Amino acid sequence: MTPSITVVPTSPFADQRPGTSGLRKRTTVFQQPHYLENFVQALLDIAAIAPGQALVVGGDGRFLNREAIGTIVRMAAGNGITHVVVGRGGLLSTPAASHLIRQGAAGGIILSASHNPGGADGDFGIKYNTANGGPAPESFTNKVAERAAALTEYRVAELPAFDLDAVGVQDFGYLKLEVVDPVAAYAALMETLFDFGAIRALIAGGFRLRFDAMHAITGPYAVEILERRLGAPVGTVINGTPLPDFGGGHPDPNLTYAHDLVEELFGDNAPDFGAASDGDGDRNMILGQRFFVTPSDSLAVLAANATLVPAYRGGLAGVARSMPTSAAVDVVAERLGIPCFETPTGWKFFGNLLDAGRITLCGEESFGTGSNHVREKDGLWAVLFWLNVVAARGESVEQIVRAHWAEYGRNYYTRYDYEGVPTEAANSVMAHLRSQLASLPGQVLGGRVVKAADDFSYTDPVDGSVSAKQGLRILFADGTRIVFRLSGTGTEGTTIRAYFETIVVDRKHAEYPVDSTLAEVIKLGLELSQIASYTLRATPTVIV
Ligand code: G16
Repeated sequence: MTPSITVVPTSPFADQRPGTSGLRKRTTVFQQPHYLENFVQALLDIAAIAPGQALVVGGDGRFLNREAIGTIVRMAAGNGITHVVVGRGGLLSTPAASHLIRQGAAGGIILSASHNPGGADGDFGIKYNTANGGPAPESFTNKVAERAAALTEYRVAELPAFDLDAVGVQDFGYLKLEVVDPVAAYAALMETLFDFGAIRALIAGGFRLRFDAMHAITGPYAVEILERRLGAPVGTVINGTPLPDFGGGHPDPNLTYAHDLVEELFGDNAPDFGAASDGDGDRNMILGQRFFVTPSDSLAVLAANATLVPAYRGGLAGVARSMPTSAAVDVVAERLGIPCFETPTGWKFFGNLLDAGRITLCGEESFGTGSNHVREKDGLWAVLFWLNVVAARGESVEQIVRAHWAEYGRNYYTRYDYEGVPTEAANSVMAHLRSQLASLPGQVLGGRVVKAADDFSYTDPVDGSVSAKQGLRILFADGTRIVFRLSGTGTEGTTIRAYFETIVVDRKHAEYPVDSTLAEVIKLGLELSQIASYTLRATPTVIV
């Protein structure tokens, strides 16, 4: 049996080049006739999924999710794919999708613009993950961009009506459409990694937690795992119903946007533990009572305490962090005698290291942490890891982090984001900085000696592929770092990110205020870049 296929003539769009994490654009851009179809056709052409192999499809439930999934299912059939696995209602968190792909699929299409707001006025996105469950590498996304730029037609099959809400198999002969519970396999995986008994006992003993799903994808996952399986009281998960516009919010788990959670954790009668995740469930923010854990510190603390968790009891093969992430985890790796890799920003760069067994944990300053259990960062996994560590150590989040600083020293760290900068102005900032790099080494700036200054280039230690121009770095002899790079996930103008870091190894002094400790370094970075005069912005849009 073959479906009736329509070959639709089209012409290429000029802007279908995937960024840090797939193609992210305003929703209205994706609503243009043929826009989504063109990109999906380019993905399917490059993925070249053979008959009999499965394609996983799911998204974070944002506006356009369901319609886009309908289109993708019809296009999959139109391109000879015979088995499509979809999360019920078209929903799958990014880490759950990664896990499903790893169960034997050829790859997956994930619909999400992550932490960017959703809705008709918000953002939409689409990306492809390969058979290892991870974001497609640059070698793949470059080919997709080339293909999209030359596309003249796409193929859609006419299918009978299908039901994305009915778990089970709908068999059309030429296509098996399998709708799965989006939570079940993921929740089962978490039970294999963590000591659910210890976490259950912690909660039963009165430990109070709050999880803010920000009206995004993790609500059903968190209710199942935290409330049903771990016995947290009903209501522990707030904003738990995924909504197409995330309730009008900005589903980014940080101190600015997770305001319901932050108010509670920093207020009177605060719970012991708070956490939030983002639009598609891969980011996390961890809070203790009136205490914020920076993502860079979180990675370091998890690495240092990994053997308290059943899945990592045997120790870590190695760790990795993205280049702009603070070097807190490097200190832990050195102490443990394991390798620490520095990759460009983008989860896809961890894939080869994880596949080759060279690392077990990895993370980024952008609120992402993960391990070899899937090939994406994983918000709820990080929450469970922290709960497992708290249960095993019998200490509060704050006690654990302060003990960590006392033991390893503290990496003071902040990020300035200048959002929606005209692209020309953003390029001028980078060009100005780049022009100075060669002359900086050896100079003493603000009392610190510049050890090196470069445009970060990464050679993948597994396949030897080179990714150049990944951010401008000024590295000082005392470990201080200033980094400038352009974001690859924005949808309006260009976002400049400036990262500042300095290390205080004197254990008695690991408790300075972050602002004043970094003030000199920030001043220096802003002066060197001349960012205020090029962008006409006196202050950043967001300070993370
Ligand atoms: C994506 C990537 C991350 C990256 C983040 C920010 O995360 O997967 O690796 O750190 O974007 O990237 P940029 O600094 O280029 O904006 P997410 O959660 O948005 O998918």
